[in-house]
Order: sequence, then structure tokens, then C-alpha cells
Amino acid sequence: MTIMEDIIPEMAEQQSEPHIPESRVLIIMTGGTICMRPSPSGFIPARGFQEQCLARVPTFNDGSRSTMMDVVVDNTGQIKGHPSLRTPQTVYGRRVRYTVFEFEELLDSSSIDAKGWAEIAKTVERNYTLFDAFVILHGTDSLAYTCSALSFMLQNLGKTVILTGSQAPMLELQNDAGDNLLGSLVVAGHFMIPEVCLYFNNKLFRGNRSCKVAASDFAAFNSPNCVPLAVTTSMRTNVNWDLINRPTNIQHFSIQTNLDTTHVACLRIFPGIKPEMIDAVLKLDGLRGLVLETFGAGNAPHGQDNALINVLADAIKRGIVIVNVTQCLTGSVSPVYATGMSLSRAGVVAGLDLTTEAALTKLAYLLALPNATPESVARDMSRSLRGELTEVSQPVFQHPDGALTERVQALTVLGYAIAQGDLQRVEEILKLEHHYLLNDADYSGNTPVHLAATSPSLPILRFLLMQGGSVHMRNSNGRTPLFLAANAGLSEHVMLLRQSGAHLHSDERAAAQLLARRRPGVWGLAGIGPREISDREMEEAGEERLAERMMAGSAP
Ligand code: ASN
Repeated sequence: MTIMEDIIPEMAEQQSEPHIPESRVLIIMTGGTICMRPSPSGFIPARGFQEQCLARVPTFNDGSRSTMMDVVVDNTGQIKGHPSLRTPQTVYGRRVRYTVFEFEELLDSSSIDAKGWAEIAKTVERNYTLFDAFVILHGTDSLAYTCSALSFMLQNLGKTVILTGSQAPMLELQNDAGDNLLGSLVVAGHFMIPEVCLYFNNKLFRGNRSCKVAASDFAAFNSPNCVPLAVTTSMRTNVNWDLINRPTNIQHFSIQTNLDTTHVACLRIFPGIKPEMIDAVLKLDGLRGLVLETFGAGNAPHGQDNALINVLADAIKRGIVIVNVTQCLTGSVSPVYATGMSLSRAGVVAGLDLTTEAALTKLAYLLALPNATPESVARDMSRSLRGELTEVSQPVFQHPDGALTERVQALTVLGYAIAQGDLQRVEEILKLEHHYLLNDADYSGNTPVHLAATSPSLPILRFLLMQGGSVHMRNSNGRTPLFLAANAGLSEHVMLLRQSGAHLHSDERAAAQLLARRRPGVWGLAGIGPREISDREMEEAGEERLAERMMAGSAP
């Protein structure tokens, strides 16, 4: 399964030089203990993290010449060159080139709010096409809230976003900062995990499933209702590919920044709580949503006169969305007991196994969506939008160790089906619990999406994208599927990939510029050269053409 590239002579020379591939990662510094230094009033965040903490450490700096990396620094699109550093070669035969972009104001994370979350989301969005992945440095205190909030704010995310921090500052003799940051950089630089994740103490958690479980232990985080997405050992990082969520829409990455955090609240039930207390919270001016932390499988005190239930039912009638989550660390809210069932009869939404952090930020996100109604918010609170809750418990298909042969075989069969344009066969293969194949690669680093990008069948490409195939993976030559499709002159494939958020990687642009001299049309569609089409034009033109195809009955 190889794809022959039509490389023009100028590039052939460059290709023949042995080179070690580099991933480009943007580190966004928001503050937290990781960058703190002592002051007379206690530890405070300090600037200059890259120079003071990373440049001197061989594992973070291989000593090579520092090149500049472009970073978009504000809303006006202003680009500033930032000096980069590079890690030594990893066990996966890559290096990670990165730069640290520091926020104006560095925070202890206990002071972060929705404004800070919006700033992080905007920084990712502004730099989305310039980097392969993003690592966000953040304090640990409110890290689980930020992870949850970002998981909803970053919509149709196609690249890896990892948040991390530390329990001890990087400049302390014994610290966890170095391991947490290096682990995050290596995962971000090698694996396409298009989710908001939290990396801590050698584990990669789904961000919106995580919570802080220890104030000073190095194992400060856990995701009690979801096994880690990946675990780093002394040998390598093992990714649990069956668990990884992928975008399944033909849509661009976008952000939603205005969360309604000021009109949501959280209340923990305790034995003896008075209905009047709950009523007082529910009558707070402008309140639109409440997360109620209940006992066990979602139970609250009944009371003799049903006063508590009546207070909740009245608030729901006034349009307030009340979500039931458990105070337990593991397990789900379920209507097993009479006390829990009466809550759901009153209209309280079952938050299933949502963490409080995820429930609160999801409520704030849903309430701020255009056209949100209490009904739409209540409905979506019980649905999984980003893997934040378990809708139904299904057995997860696990591959035993040593299943490599089956894996390689399945990928080969899939490759043939794609090359032959056999959509039915492709669908069958992926239906057989083979979703992990989507972002798997053959010996030349081509994923199924790479293969489909140059195969004649547009419906196969569309099918793979709608199953969650990544448009951002690069093959061993560093090529994205978009580059291959443009190089093969397949305009419709190029348009479909761009509608799905594909863009040329910065390492490909020089080659693409040269190729565009020969074929300006298709390369213009890919976003390069004299007849370059912008994302916006592409979306508009794309929709029209798509509509035409639908009318002609050729679109799936
Ligand atoms: N107070 C610190 C923070 O959250 C705690 C930490 O980062 N370990 O910013």
C-alpha cells in the first residue's frame, strides 16, 4: 500500500537527505505551580519559563540552533516570532520542536474563570493551522474544570490538546514538572488524539472525566469512571485507541467562548439539609442551571411533606435546569431507589456518571448555545457530546496482546478495498470493531484517509471522515492527505478534505508552492499558490457543489 508521489526535481534533492521528522507543538503557559517561584507572600507564578526552566535541561533542549516559530498572539492576527527549542530524538524516531507562549497575566489556577478559558480557546484557534498539537500549562487546583470547559468549547477538534501542570515547581529540586511536561510533549508530538486531555503522573486522562484527588501527592488526578486514554511506561506510551473520540462531522474546527458561568450553581446535599436552603439558591437572581450533588445512585432526602421535591419541581417549572450527579467517586446516577425516582419524576435530569466539574461546565456551555431552551439543555445533559458520560454501558472490544497479525491483515484488506473503490467492503471492515484502523498507518505511514485521498472514490473518503478519520495525520514523508489529493489532481477530494478542516502543514508549503506553479487550479483549492482559495470561500463554494452532487444523487 504505497502512494507514489509525483515529486518535482527541486524537491527530490531535499527528499533524499536523511532527516528526522519533527512535530511542532505550541506550549501555552497560563500559570500554576509549574512556573512558580518563592516570594515573601508565598509561591507566585513567574515569567521566562522557556529560558529559565527548559533551555538548560538536555531532555528539553537538544542544543541545536534555535529557529523562530510564528505564533499568532492576539485577535488582530498579529504574528510574532518566538525562539523554539527541540527535544532529542524520541523512541519513536521523531523530535518535538516547540515554543512557549506566555499569557500576559500568569495565574494561580484558583483564580481562573470563563474569561481565562476563552483566552486559551482563542489562542488554540488562532494557532490551529501553525502547529500539530497544543500543550497547555495550568495550575492543578482548577485544572479539571478547565479541561471540562475546553472540551466543550473546542468544537470539531481534530488535533491533540493536552493540559498539564505540577504539584512542585519546575525549579524545585524534587519536582514532577519535568516528567509531566515531557510526557505531554511526547504524546502531543506523536499521537493524534483529537480530544482535550489531561496528562499527569504518566497517565493521559480524558479531560472532562478527570478530577483532582490529592492535594500534594504526585498522583494528583484520576478519572474514576473512565480508564486512562494512555499510560506511559519505561518502554513507551500505550494508547487505548478503542477509547479515543474523533470528530465525525464534515466541519471545521471552531470555538464557542461565551459560557454562561454566572447563571449556574452547584449544591451538595447533606443529611438534614433544609428545603429553604435549596430554595434560596434556586431563587438567586437569573439562575438558569443547578448541579445537585446527591447521595449514592442519585438519592436525596424525601422529607415528610415532600417539601424538598416540591422546591425542585417549582424551580424546574420556572425554567431552571437541575442536573443530578452523585457525590461518589465512581458509578452513575440511576433510578433504582424511590428517593432517586421522585427526583426524576419532578423533572431533575440524570447526569449519569458526569463529574461535577463536567456537569457544571457543560451546563454553562449548553445554556450559552444559540437558541438554547431548558428542554434542549435538559435533553443534551444526558447525552454524551465529548465522551464526558457513559450513555449505555457496552462491553469494549479489547485486542489481546500479539494481535498484530490481525491488525496488519485488516489494514491491508482495507487498503485494497479503498484502492478498488469498494465502499461496501470498506464499511464492512470498519463495522467489525475495526475503528482503530482509521488512524492506523501502513509501513509508509499512510493512514486509510491518505489512501482514500488518492483513490477514485469520493464516497469512501467521505465515509472515512464521517467515521472519525483524521485529516491531520502525516505519512513518513511528512505528507497530509490534502497534499496527496492535490498532488494527484483530485479537486473534489481536495474540497471535501478542506471542508473537514484539512490544511497543508507548514513543512509542506514549500513543496506545494513549487507544485502550484504547474497546476495552480487544484493547488489553489488546497489553499496555496497564486489562485489560493480561503477557508471561507471553500466552505461557500463547497456547499454549492455538494448540493449539486446531492441533487445528482452521487453524494452518499
Ligand atoms: N495553586 C496551584 C494552582 O492551581 C496548585 C498547583 O498548580 N499545583 O495554580
